[in-house]
Amino acid sequence: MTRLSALIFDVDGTLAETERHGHRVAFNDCFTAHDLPWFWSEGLYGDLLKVMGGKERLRHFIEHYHPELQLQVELEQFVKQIHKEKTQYYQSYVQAGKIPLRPGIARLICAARDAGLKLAIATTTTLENVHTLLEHKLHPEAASWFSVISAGDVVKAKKPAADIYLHALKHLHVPAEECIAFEDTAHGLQSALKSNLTTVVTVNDYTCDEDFTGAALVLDQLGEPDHPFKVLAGDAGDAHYVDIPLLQTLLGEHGGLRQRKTGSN
Ligand code: XBP
Repeated sequence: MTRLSALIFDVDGTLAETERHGHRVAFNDCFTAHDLPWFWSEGLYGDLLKVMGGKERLRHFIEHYHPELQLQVELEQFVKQIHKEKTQYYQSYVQAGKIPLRPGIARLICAARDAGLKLAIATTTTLENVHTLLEHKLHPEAASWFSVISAGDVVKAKKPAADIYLHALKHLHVPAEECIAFEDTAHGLQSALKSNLTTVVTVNDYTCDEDFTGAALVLDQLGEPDHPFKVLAGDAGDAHYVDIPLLQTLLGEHGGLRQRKTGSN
């Protein structure tokens, strides 16, 4: 059986529910500070989430909802400046403790370290956001627990392209067959699957109706011993929360499936 060697985590929506109460609010605060009469409601933000990346999302919003602005400002520069300030707002919320980790995340990361597994991050978000979240919500030294943090603009094509996972795999020095990825969106899942990764999805309110075909397991959350997960798709056997033995089993089953599909041994 293929051995499990590393776990690769997405950030936004997977480590923590950062979108609704973090990035969205930070953008709105920034708009107010700039006297822009814009407000991203939770509903509108759900639509905007189809565009991955904060800068790309803001550019998309201006082009589709306020195209007149493109005549008044130099768009690239404007987007860059607003996004820079939004990142500061976002980090202040994380530092103020407003964005908790999702259930099971801290436990699973600590269990993986105890088991000698490698850890990595593959995310669209800005690198500083990842550091702030890990250091404030997991452990002051948590960033150093990860062999590689692949984030934001380090690759040209963002999810659903495979690039960010391929970047993480390259720097992990572990074959994809020995890794499990954790995602919360269909775009993220596609990115991981294109990189040949067995993937566990934990949905959230924004993503629960998306298509997760190809995921090894789809859950409402990773679960804790006293707070079991709900299985939405896939087979978790007798498990009630995600732990290393369950991940090893999934890797065995999915690695086998993948090999049969590709005809390799
Ligand atoms: C989610 C995203 C991110 C955040 C905002 O990516 O699309 O862009 O919404 O972060 P992932 P930035 O699920 O891969 O973490 O504003 O820093 O881009």
